[in-house]
Amino acid sequence: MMILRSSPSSPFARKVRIATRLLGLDSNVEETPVALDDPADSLHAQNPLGKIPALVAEDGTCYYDSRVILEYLDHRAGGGRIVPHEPKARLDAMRLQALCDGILDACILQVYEGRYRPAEMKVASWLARQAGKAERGLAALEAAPPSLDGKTLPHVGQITLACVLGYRDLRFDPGWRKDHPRLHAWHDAFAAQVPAFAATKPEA
Ligand SMILES: N[C@@H](CCC(=O)N[C@@H](CS)C(=O)NCC(=O)O)C(=O)O
Repeated sequence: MMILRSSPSSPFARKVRIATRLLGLDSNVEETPVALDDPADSLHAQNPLGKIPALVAEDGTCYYDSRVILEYLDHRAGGGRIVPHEPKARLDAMRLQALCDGILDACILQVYEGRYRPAEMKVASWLARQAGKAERGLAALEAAPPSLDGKTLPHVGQITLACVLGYRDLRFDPGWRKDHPRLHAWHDAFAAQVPAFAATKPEA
C-alpha cells in the first residue's frame, strides 16, 4: 500500500487524488493527513521540504512533489496514460502543468500571507505581485483554453488546470467564472468528463 501524506484542501494533493482514480490506483493508496505546522510530524523526515503531497511507495521511497508523483503513478499504470509519450504532446502537457502549478503557488502564497503573517506586517505590494501572477496565468488560459477531447484520459496539465479552478472556488472569489467564460465552460466540461473531479472536491 502506498501512503499519501496530504491535507484535505491541498490543490496539489487533489492532483494526486484525481490521478490515482483515473489510473485505477486509488485502492492502493492510503491517505495519512499531515500537521503541516508541527515540526515533529514525520512528513519532515519523508520530505525535507516539509511540503505535501508526498507519496511513500511500498519500498519506502518518498516521491515529491506533485509533478513527480503524477509521473510515478503514470509509470506504475503502464506509462503514457496521463503523461503523454510523444515528445511534443508531453512538452505541451508539462508546460501547461508548470503554468497551472505556478498559479497555484501564487494563490497559496496569498493564502499563507493571511494565515501566517500578522496584519501589521502584511506587504500589499507582495500580495499584488502574487495576485498578478495568478491573474495573468488565468488570462493566458482564457485566451487559449487547452483542448479537452473526452476520448483519452486527461493529461497532467489538464488535471492541474481543473485543480486551479477548484482552488479558486474554494479559497477565492468564484467570480473568476464571470471574467473567464471560456475557462468556466472548460471547467464544466472537465467535471462532466472526469467524475474523479467531483469525487475529490474539498469541503469548504
Ligand atoms: N510544488 C509543490 C507545491 C506543494 C505545496 O506548496 N504544498 C503546500 C500545501 S498545498 C505545502 O505543503 N505547504 C507547506 C509549506 O510550504 O511549508 C507540489 O507540486 O507538490
